[in-house]
Amino acid sequence: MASSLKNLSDHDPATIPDGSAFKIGIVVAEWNEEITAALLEGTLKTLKKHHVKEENIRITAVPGSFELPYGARISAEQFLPHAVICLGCVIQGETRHFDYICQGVTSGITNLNLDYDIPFIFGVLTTENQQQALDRAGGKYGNKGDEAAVTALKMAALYTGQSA
Ligand code: DLZ
Repeated sequence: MASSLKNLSDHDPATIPDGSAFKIGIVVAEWNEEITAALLEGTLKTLKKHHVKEENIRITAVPGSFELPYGARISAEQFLPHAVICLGCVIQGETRHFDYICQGVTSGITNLNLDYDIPFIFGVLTTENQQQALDRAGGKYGNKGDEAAVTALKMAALYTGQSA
Protein backbone atom coordinates (compact mmCIF):
# COMPACT_ATOMS: atom_id res chain seq x y z
CA MET A 1 0.00 0.00 0.00
CA ALA A 2 1.42 3.39 -1.03
CA SER A 3 0.94 5.05 2.36
CA SER A 4 3.12 2.44 4.09
CA LEU A 5 5.96 3.64 1.88
CA LYS A 6 5.38 7.39 2.00
CA ASN A 7 4.37 9.72 4.81
CA LEU A 8 1.57 11.96 3.56
CA SER A 9 3.12 14.98 5.29
CA ASP A 10 6.63 14.64 3.81
CA HIS A 11 7.38 17.09 1.02
CA ASP A 12 10.47 18.78 -0.35
CA PRO A 13 9.94 22.49 0.51
CA ALA A 14 11.96 23.52 -2.55
CA THR A 15 9.24 22.12 -4.82
CA ILE A 16 6.32 23.89 -3.12
CA PRO A 17 5.18 27.19 -4.72
CA ASP A 18 4.68 30.29 -2.60
CA GLY A 19 0.98 30.74 -1.84
CA SER A 20 0.84 34.46 -1.07
CA ALA A 21 -0.99 35.27 -4.31
CA PHE A 22 -3.44 32.35 -4.20
CA LYS A 23 -7.09 32.12 -3.15
CA ILE A 24 -7.96 28.61 -1.98
CA GLY A 25 -11.43 27.16 -1.38
CA ILE A 26 -11.76 24.26 1.06
CA VAL A 27 -14.85 22.05 1.20
CA VAL A 28 -15.04 19.72 4.18
CA ALA A 29 -17.49 16.90 4.90
CA GLU A 30 -19.11 16.65 8.35
CA TRP A 31 -19.37 12.83 8.29
CA ASN A 32 -16.57 11.26 10.40
CA GLU A 33 -15.97 14.71 11.82
CA GLU A 34 -13.13 13.69 14.14
CA ILE A 35 -11.15 12.72 11.05
CA THR A 36 -12.20 15.55 8.72
CA ALA A 37 -11.48 18.17 11.40
CA ALA A 38 -7.92 16.80 11.61
CA LEU A 39 -7.62 16.88 7.81
CA LEU A 40 -8.80 20.50 7.84
CA GLU A 41 -6.29 21.40 10.56
CA GLY A 42 -3.43 19.91 8.52
CA THR A 43 -4.59 21.65 5.36
CA LEU A 44 -4.79 25.06 7.02
CA LYS A 45 -1.44 24.66 8.77
CA THR A 46 0.29 23.78 5.49
CA LEU A 47 -1.40 26.52 3.45
CA LYS A 48 -0.42 29.14 6.04
CA LYS A 49 3.12 27.76 6.26
CA HIS A 50 3.39 28.49 2.54
CA HIS A 51 2.01 32.02 2.93
CA VAL A 52 -1.61 31.66 1.85
CA LYS A 53 -3.37 34.58 3.57
CA GLU A 54 -6.21 33.90 6.00
CA GLU A 55 -8.55 36.17 4.03
CA ASN A 56 -7.78 34.18 0.86
CA ILE A 57 -9.09 30.92 2.32
CA ARG A 58 -12.81 30.07 2.33
CA ILE A 59 -14.06 26.99 4.18
CA THR A 60 -17.41 25.46 3.18
CA ALA A 61 -18.96 22.58 5.16
CA VAL A 62 -21.15 19.92 3.50
CA PRO A 63 -23.01 17.02 5.21
CA GLY A 64 -21.05 14.10 3.70
CA SER A 65 -18.42 13.21 1.13
CA PHE A 66 -21.09 12.61 -1.49
CA GLU A 67 -21.88 16.35 -1.31
CA LEU A 68 -18.24 17.42 -1.83
CA PRO A 69 -18.48 17.90 -5.63
CA TYR A 70 -21.53 20.16 -5.29
CA GLY A 71 -19.90 22.16 -2.47
CA ALA A 72 -16.72 22.45 -4.53
CA ARG A 73 -18.63 23.76 -7.54
CA ILE A 74 -20.38 26.38 -5.40
CA SER A 75 -17.03 27.38 -3.86
CA ALA A 76 -15.48 27.72 -7.32
CA GLU A 77 -18.31 29.84 -8.69
CA GLN A 78 -18.87 32.11 -5.69
CA PHE A 79 -15.34 32.56 -4.28
CA LEU A 80 -13.37 32.39 -7.59
CA PRO A 81 -10.37 30.59 -6.04
CA HIS A 82 -7.22 29.34 -7.79
CA ALA A 83 -7.89 25.81 -6.43
CA VAL A 84 -10.51 23.99 -4.37
CA ILE A 85 -9.53 21.30 -1.85
CA CYS A 86 -12.14 18.62 -1.06
CA LEU A 87 -11.74 16.94 2.35
CA GLY A 88 -13.71 13.89 3.42
CA CYS A 89 -13.44 10.46 4.97
CA VAL A 90 -15.40 7.42 3.83
CA ILE A 91 -15.11 4.37 6.07
CA GLN A 92 -16.21 0.95 4.89
CA GLY A 93 -19.40 -0.30 6.54
CA GLU A 94 -21.44 -3.47 6.21
CA THR A 95 -23.32 -2.34 3.09
CA ARG A 96 -22.30 -1.24 -0.40
CA HIS A 97 -22.91 2.39 0.55
CA PHE A 98 -19.11 2.82 0.77
CA ASP A 99 -18.67 1.87 -2.89
CA TYR A 100 -21.41 4.18 -4.10
CA ILE A 101 -20.15 7.18 -2.09
CA CYS A 102 -16.53 6.59 -3.19
CA GLN A 103 -17.60 6.28 -6.81
CA GLY A 104 -19.82 9.37 -6.60
CA VAL A 105 -17.22 11.63 -5.00
CA THR A 106 -14.38 10.38 -7.21
CA SER A 107 -16.21 10.82 -10.49
CA GLY A 108 -17.75 14.10 -9.25
CA ILE A 109 -14.35 15.62 -8.49
CA THR A 110 -12.89 14.22 -11.73
CA ASN A 111 -15.68 15.86 -13.71
CA LEU A 112 -15.09 19.21 -11.99
CA ASN A 113 -11.41 19.04 -12.99
CA LEU A 114 -12.43 18.49 -16.60
CA ASP A 115 -15.24 21.05 -16.68
CA TYR A 116 -13.51 24.00 -14.94
CA ASP A 117 -10.16 25.68 -15.56
CA ILE A 118 -9.12 25.59 -11.90
CA PRO A 119 -7.96 22.38 -10.16
CA PHE A 120 -10.06 20.45 -7.62
CA ILE A 121 -8.00 18.43 -5.15
CA PHE A 122 -8.99 14.96 -3.88
CA GLY A 123 -8.34 15.06 -0.14
CA VAL A 124 -10.65 12.17 0.66
CA LEU A 125 -9.64 9.19 2.79
CA THR A 126 -11.29 5.89 1.81
CA THR A 127 -10.46 3.34 4.47
CA GLU A 128 -11.55 -0.04 5.83
CA ASN A 129 -11.80 1.20 9.40
CA GLN A 130 -11.45 4.15 11.79
CA GLN A 131 -7.85 3.30 12.75
CA GLN A 132 -6.64 3.44 9.15
CA ALA A 133 -8.28 6.87 8.88
CA LEU A 134 -6.69 8.12 12.13
CA ASP A 135 -3.30 6.90 10.88
CA ARG A 136 -3.70 9.21 7.85
CA ALA A 137 -5.23 12.21 9.62
CA GLY A 138 -2.22 13.26 11.67
CA GLY A 139 -1.21 9.75 12.78
CA LYS A 140 1.65 7.46 11.86
CA TYR A 141 1.27 7.96 8.09
CA GLY A 142 1.03 11.75 8.33
CA ASN A 143 -1.94 13.88 7.32
CA LYS A 144 -3.83 13.68 4.03
CA GLY A 145 -4.73 17.35 4.63
CA ASP A 146 -1.04 18.34 4.33
CA GLU A 147 -0.80 16.41 1.09
CA ALA A 148 -3.96 18.07 -0.26
CA ALA A 149 -2.62 21.54 0.60
CA VAL A 150 0.72 20.92 -1.13
CA THR A 151 -1.09 19.52 -4.16
CA ALA A 152 -3.37 22.58 -4.27
CA LEU A 153 -0.36 24.94 -4.23
CA LYS A 154 1.35 23.02 -7.03
CA MET A 155 -1.80 22.88 -9.15
CA ALA A 156 -2.68 26.55 -8.50
CA ALA A 157 0.85 27.40 -9.69
CA LEU A 158 0.27 25.32 -12.80
CA TYR A 159 -3.03 27.12 -13.42
CA THR A 160 -1.56 30.61 -12.98
CA GLY A 161 1.82 29.91 -14.61
CA GLN A 162 3.66 30.64 -11.32
CA SER A 163 6.72 28.44 -10.74
CA ALA A 164 7.99 27.16 -7.37
C1 DLZ B 1 -24.53 7.80 4.43
C2 DLZ B 1 -23.05 7.84 4.62
C3 DLZ B 1 -22.35 6.72 5.09
C4 DLZ B 1 -23.02 5.41 5.38
N1 DLZ B 1 -21.03 6.77 5.31
C5 DLZ B 1 -20.37 7.92 5.06
C6 DLZ B 1 -18.97 7.99 5.28
O1 DLZ B 1 -18.30 7.06 5.72
N2 DLZ B 1 -18.35 9.16 4.98
C7 DLZ B 1 -19.02 10.26 4.47
O2 DLZ B 1 -18.38 11.29 4.21
N3 DLZ B 1 -20.35 10.20 4.28
C8 DLZ B 1 -21.03 9.08 4.57
N4 DLZ B 1 -22.38 9.03 4.38
C9 DLZ B 1 -23.09 10.27 3.97
C10 DLZ B 1 -23.08 10.53 2.45
O3 DLZ B 1 -21.82 11.04 2.03
C11 DLZ B 1 -24.17 11.58 2.10
O4 DLZ B 1 -24.00 12.72 2.93
C12 DLZ B 1 -25.57 11.04 2.29
O5 DLZ B 1 -25.75 9.83 1.56
C13 DLZ B 1 -26.64 12.08 1.81
O6 DLZ B 1 -26.47 12.35 0.43
